[in-house]
Amino acid sequence: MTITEERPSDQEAAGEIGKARTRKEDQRLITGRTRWTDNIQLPGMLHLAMVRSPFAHATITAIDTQEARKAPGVIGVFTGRDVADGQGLLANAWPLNGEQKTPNHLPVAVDRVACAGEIVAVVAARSAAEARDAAELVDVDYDELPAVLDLKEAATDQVLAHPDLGTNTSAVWTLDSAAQGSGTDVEAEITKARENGIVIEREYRQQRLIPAFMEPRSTVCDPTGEQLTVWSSTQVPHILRFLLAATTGMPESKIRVIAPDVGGGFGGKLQTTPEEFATIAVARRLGKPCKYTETRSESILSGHHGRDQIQKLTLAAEKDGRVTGLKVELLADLGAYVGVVGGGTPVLGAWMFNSIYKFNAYHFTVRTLLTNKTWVDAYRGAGRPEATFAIERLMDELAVEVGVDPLEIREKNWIRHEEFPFTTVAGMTYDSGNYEAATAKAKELFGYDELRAEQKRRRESNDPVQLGLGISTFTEMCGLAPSRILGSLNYGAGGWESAGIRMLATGKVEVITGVSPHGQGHETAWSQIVADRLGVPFEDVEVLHGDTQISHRGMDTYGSRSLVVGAEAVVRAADKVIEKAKPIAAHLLEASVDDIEFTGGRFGVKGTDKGISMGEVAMASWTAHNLPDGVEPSIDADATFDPENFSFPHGTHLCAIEVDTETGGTKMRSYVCVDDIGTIINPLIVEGQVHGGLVQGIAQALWEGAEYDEQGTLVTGSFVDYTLPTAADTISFVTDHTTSPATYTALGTKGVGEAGAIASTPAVVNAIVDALRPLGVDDIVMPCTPERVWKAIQAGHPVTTEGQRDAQAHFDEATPNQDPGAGTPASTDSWSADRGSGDTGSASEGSQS
Ligand code: MCN
Repeated sequence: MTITEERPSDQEAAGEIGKARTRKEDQRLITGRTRWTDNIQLPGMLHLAMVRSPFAHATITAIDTQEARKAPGVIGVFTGRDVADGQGLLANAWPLNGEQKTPNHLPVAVDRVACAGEIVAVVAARSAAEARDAAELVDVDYDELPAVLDLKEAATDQVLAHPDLGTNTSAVWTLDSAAQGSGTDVEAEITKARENGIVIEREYRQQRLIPAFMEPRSTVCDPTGEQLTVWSSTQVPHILRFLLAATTGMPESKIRVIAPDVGGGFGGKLQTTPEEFATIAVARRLGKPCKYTETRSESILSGHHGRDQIQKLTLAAEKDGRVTGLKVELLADLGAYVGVVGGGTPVLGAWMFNSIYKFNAYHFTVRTLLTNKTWVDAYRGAGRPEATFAIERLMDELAVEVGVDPLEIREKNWIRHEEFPFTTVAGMTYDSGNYEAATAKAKELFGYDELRAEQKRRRESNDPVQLGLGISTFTEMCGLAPSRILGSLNYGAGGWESAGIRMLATGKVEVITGVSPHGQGHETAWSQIVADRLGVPFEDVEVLHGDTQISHRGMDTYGSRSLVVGAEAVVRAADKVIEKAKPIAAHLLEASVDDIEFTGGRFGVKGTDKGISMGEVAMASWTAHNLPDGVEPSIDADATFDPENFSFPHGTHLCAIEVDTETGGTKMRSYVCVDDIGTIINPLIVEGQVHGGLVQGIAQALWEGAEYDEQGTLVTGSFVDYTLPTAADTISFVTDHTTSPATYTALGTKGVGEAGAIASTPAVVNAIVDALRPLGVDDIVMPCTPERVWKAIQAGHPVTTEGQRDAQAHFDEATPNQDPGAGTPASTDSWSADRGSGDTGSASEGSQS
């Protein structure tokens, strides 16, 4: 279906779509009237505790469980060998290619551990406290092995994370515009720019982040007879069921997975986890229901982490600032194992480095590397925040080289409104967008010109508190999605979504959705959509989800896909309900089906005032007393939707930050974002999503960062050391929207769940660097803590790429030991001895300074 730009953008319309409804699910969530996984109590249920490795890399030489077995309340203690038959291997659903090296990942390690926190034994006891106490008594002997922790060191293969693999490189994956026919050769563009243009070379580090959801992960497993019921605080109940069947050999039909209300995930709960599989293995072994709920420290240590990349970037441009080519070389840390989509996560960014811009040439290579740290997988944005950061930082650097305002350089390069649909140099076709409109609105709300004037005044007066303006004109690719494309990328599953609508006799409606909300408010948004589509009251719609016995088919929630894929399936099911109801309505109204029209929840006979409601037809189909011949007594319908394209939301984010040049302290003054997410279903939910995403992205820029010591111990192992922001750390954001509806969905919506996290990180870092440019600062490694900002100021240097290297070297020297939470500064050395092209820091001949 094609929807034109004329479609009304502001839906303060008569219908439900566009209404800022408060969320119907919140009543039970915030009053504690729901059942989280940890609240589930089953008769005779046992509680589990995990014994975890304190070492990053070690051989397990002996495990003595005698004392633990004798402890009060203990029913059993299980090592990896004890559950060898039932535990299976954890799955990697996205091998990048056939050559990918994927270490075997056992839920409970048998001979060797490859990261701190890996499970080596499981204790089952009558209470959680007894299980935890007994876990302390399990005596494990380890022979420590050399551990590889640093990404660049991993690339040298001098120390191996998994010696049996013979290398730390898991996979290399490349996208090249010349090879795929979507652009010219990047090396030729870089050579041209070196001769007569601008080349900018930078290395940025995406530090390791730790997803922090409110509800720690929890699993209950009930093995009753041949049936296995698993409750899990997961984003992916359907995928968990499939992988359980695939790895344990149990028939899928005998496995029921339920994700009850889930307290957040941010990607951290799309993993099928060792803890889930270990719980299931022990429960099956004992034939008793078992529960495991992690502590917050376990969550931080052993839930998968996010980001952790080093990005080596070469941007070629003409002298006037028109970008001609971009070369991206990534090192991506997988940690000790390849998570369920861990290998593919950096690849999700491959199509986004060119962002909203028109380049001639583009080349992307990622090398995924194994290290002896917690494994890395999707975290809000997954690949796309990293790409957006890189290009938006580079555009600022280019503006400096050209000597123009950073907004002007973006405008010179972006795809113009009238050019959509537009196929990018990376080969993606963006269906719609209007970067001019979003930027104009953001500029006005921000007071861009006034703030630039204030910045000038402060610079001229040598104010110790300088002002920086940060820009991020981003787009992203979400709504994961087209199964054919996912297949071509070697992803192990489809991207469709399914839905069902049950019309109850009373006229009420049950909507069954294959997505699995964990904080996004789907029950409310789906109710609004169905209320409008079927013309029934919002209150009459009940949305059911997260139980594989109720919603048989689904691909779950991640990648901001639920609205653009899941709700589209709901719309299609609703349309089928209407079509099924029409012959019944016609029969009851004694009219021809061709004369029936459906508006506002009523089937009417054209040209008359005769009509009946959807509810009346539902009752008639239920009693089945008077149906037309051959019509089944049900107007229920199912639908599955597989979109033809991804969803491409975009927006302009502007951020003003004051930097105290004497202390390195930063203070956000204002943050304006104008997002374009097509049609908005519920502005209140969208506002919440944007706020949450913004805070997560800002936290990457300013506060968060996982740190390991030299032995591979996670030193940011609690919220004392890992700086998770609270509402008190943020300011009031100004949010607004422009509307370029998606052209391939009935509703015209685009996803929003990750947008804030994708856009905000570069806006913040750009603002800090902008404030400090006159002091010679052109980069600060994230998180930009006051200490780092202060050191960067002390290392002030001229604004050239050469200068950046000098400053970084100075910074590295000045920072011999990092504080926990302060991140590790990236070195600009070549990251791999065998890559040959280590010249990352030198200014090109064509550079202007
Ligand atoms: N929405 C809307 N109009 C739009 C776009 C979205 O009204 N044009 C609404 C939707 O109806 C939905 C919500 O916004 O209620 C988010 O929709 P969508 O963008 O489709 O994202 P998903 O529902 O698929 O959620 C996934 C996304 C991701 S990938 C992460 S990570 C994330 C996020 O959502 N994790 C979250 N938001 C989160 N919010 C909470 N509270 N907790 C998490 O763990």
